[in-house]
Amino acid sequence: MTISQVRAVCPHDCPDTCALLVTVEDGVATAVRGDPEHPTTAGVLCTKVSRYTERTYHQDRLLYPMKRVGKKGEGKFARISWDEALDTIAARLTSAAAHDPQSVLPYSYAGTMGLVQGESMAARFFNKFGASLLDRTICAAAGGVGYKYTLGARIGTDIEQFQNSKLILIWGGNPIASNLHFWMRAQEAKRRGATLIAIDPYRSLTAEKCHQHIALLPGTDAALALGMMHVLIAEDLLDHDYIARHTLGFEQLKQRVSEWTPERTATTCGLAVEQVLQLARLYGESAQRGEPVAIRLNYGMQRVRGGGMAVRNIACLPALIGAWRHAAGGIQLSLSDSFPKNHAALQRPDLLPTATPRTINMSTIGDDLLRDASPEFGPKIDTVIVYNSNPVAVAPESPKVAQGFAREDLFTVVLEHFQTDTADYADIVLPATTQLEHVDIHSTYGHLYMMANNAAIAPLGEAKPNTEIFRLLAARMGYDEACFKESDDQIAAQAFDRRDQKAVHFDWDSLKQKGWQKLNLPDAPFADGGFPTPSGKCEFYCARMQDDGLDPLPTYIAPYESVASNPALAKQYPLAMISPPARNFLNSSFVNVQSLRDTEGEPHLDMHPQDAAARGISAGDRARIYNRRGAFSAKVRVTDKARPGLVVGLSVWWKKLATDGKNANEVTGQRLTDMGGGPTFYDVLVQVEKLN
Ligand SMILES: Nc1nc2c(c(=O)[nH]1)N[C@H]1C(S)=C(S)[C@@H](COP(=O)(O)OP(=O)(O)OC[C@H]3O[C@@H](n4cnc5c(=O)[nH]c(N)nc54)[C@H](O)[C@@H]3O)O[C@H]1N2
Ligand SMILES: Nc1nc2c(c(=O)[nH]1)N[C@H]1C(S)=C(S)[C@@H](COP(=O)(O)OP(=O)(O)OC[C@H]3O[C@@H](n4cnc5c(=O)[nH]c(N)nc54)[C@H](O)[C@@H]3O)O[C@H]1N2
Ligand code: SF4
Ligand SMILES: [Mo]
Repeated sequence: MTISQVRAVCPHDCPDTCALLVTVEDGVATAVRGDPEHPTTAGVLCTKVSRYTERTYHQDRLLYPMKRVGKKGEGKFARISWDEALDTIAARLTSAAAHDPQSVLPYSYAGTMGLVQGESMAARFFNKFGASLLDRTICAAAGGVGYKYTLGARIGTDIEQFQNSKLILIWGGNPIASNLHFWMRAQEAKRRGATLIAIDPYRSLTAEKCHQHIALLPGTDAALALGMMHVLIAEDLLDHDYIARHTLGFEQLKQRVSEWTPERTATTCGLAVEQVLQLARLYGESAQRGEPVAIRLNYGMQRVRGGGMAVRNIACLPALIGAWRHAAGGIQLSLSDSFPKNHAALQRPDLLPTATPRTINMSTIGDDLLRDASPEFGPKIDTVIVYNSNPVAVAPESPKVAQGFAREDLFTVVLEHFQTDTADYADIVLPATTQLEHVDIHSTYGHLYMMANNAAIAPLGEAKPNTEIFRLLAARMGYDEACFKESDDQIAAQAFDRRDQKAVHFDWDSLKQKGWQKLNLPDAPFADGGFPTPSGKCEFYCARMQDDGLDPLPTYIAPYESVASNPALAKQYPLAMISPPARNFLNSSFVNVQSLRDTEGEPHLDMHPQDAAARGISAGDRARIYNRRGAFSAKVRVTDKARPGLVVGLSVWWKKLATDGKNANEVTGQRLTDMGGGPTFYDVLVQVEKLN
């Protein structure tokens, strides 16, 4: 028997991007472990990926190309050859090109975060074809834009510093579930005497284990940050030297936040005045004592109308108190701009037609699939090619998404590992390889290591990497540019711009051998200012926001749907609903892995005892959750983890594996965030009734 250890990378959309060691025995992957030497992985994987072989060798893996033989959505398919599959797709694309290539839409997100199996060959292909462009907004768009207005780029505090912080605000995130290796650092900080505070409407697994939990109303984080700034300025808990040298617009900020008294803040956020005062004082006074103070900002608060502004406001806080002076101070939302990714080489935008194709926002796929041709919209979407995503389960307002994908005149191709809710609507399903079966290179958004993924095993069945599928399609379409013949290793070798010697100091071959390599960056990114904004400063006043039609100063934008902002709607649908990630799933990935689904049980709805009693609902009852957009059902857990007026349905379930064939996205809406065109998954009012 030959046994080997292969260095790999967890490909999932998770900030931790763990270094994996895959044990291969006679060509079969038998175990996946966390690399003990990788500083952030530290030999630990989450429960999902420690069972990775269960997913890879799952009996339901798609192993052959298939064509649909039943109705759309029914899930009846018959095996076909690769030649038949590719010829059928190429014929469809050729006729679409003759009519209008923009009638073809690629739809992809972060099923794999790999730079090769994500947007490399696929992007080249669609650029050359002239397909509609896809704005990939579904996760991080609002917060990313808001953060960049204030700080210039998605750069921040290194995860490896957090154990030295004395105060950590875990703001809109549940790291025990979704950022485990950050939580390990926060635990270490706690052992060293740090205070941990969770800011979250829900008492999540993480909030439960923090010293304090501030349970504000969903979508009111921007107001809390304004109120904190008010107190910091009123009580002079400031770093005047840092403000003078490294910030822009302090006087205007001071005037603006003067309106945000602790009383107004408390009312807006549904908190006690004392909570606002105490939080701001703790934050400011720790810094005054010279202690490192850090914020782990996450995406929970940005899935609402004012999500971009919330992130923009919170990003102002560290500069006010001079927290950036310490390597263990500051803020981390995403570190992704730390990596000098070479998009031009990977994606080849130079192949685009001279008239840039229209852009479709992935968060409004429901409406857009149902739209007719018009001068404003352009051609009707006639062909969708889905890879690395499961829109029928994850996109907002699922009833419309499903209706769109059910269109008889729509031709849908899905590249997948499994027969997902989306694959059920495909005309052709193509089997894709998993991370154990292909090569890739990764940047991350939660740490600062470049990561190499070696193929551990041969592709299962007739599965092919995404890259190979687009290479074969390019050949069928007669594309003869050299970039369509590059191997995955050749693509990986171009992923980072090695002219950026400051950051990148390795080559692909050595990275593949070693598995990972830290970027060469300073420990404290903004200790001496140097923000990558136009002014070089942290912009309390941001002229770019004004240019973009936004308030140039921090402000509060209320949710579309809340009791305070929309009382008429709240009469019918009085409960706010959020649907954050379940610990044992990763978005909709892993829902079909039996052991993980068994741990989650079935779709639940957490509801406060008062709200349950008012509806005659007891623990364990099934309930119907509904609004104008749709309805789904779940088993109720009566718990004060949800604050009164809030219900929580951990997500994202495969619809077909839920009791009623539906999930939380039946009731979420397609209205977009203030910035970045992001979705508003957590900006939802519903009513709940007991099901008999
Ligand atoms: N196990 C697991 N891990 C994951 C994922 C997964 O599905 N499962 N998904 C991955 C992906 S794609 C992403 S984007 C990240 C997401 O990572 P995070 O954004 O950290 O997501 P969560 O961990 O669910 O944390 C969101 C928290 O925000 C809270 N929240 C909701 N609304 C608000 C609000 O208005 N204000 C505040 N302050 N808090 C609010 C929720 O109650 C929840 O506890 O996680 C990644 N990691
Ligand atoms: N209600 C609600 N909805 C949400 C969220 C929420 O919190 N609440 N979270 C949102 C967020 S943050 C995100 S990021 C999105 C995520 O949405 P998606 O990016 O669509 O994530 P997944 O649901 O995990 O689907 C990824 C799919 O890609 C497939 N895949 C993985 N690797 C490969 C590969 O190499 N090749 C191919 N062809 N396929 C592959 C997987 O099998 C999986 O089915 O969902 C969003 N939807
Ligand atoms: S999902 Fe996240 S925590 Fe789990 S192995 Fe992957 S990167 Fe690590
Ligand atoms: Mo996400």
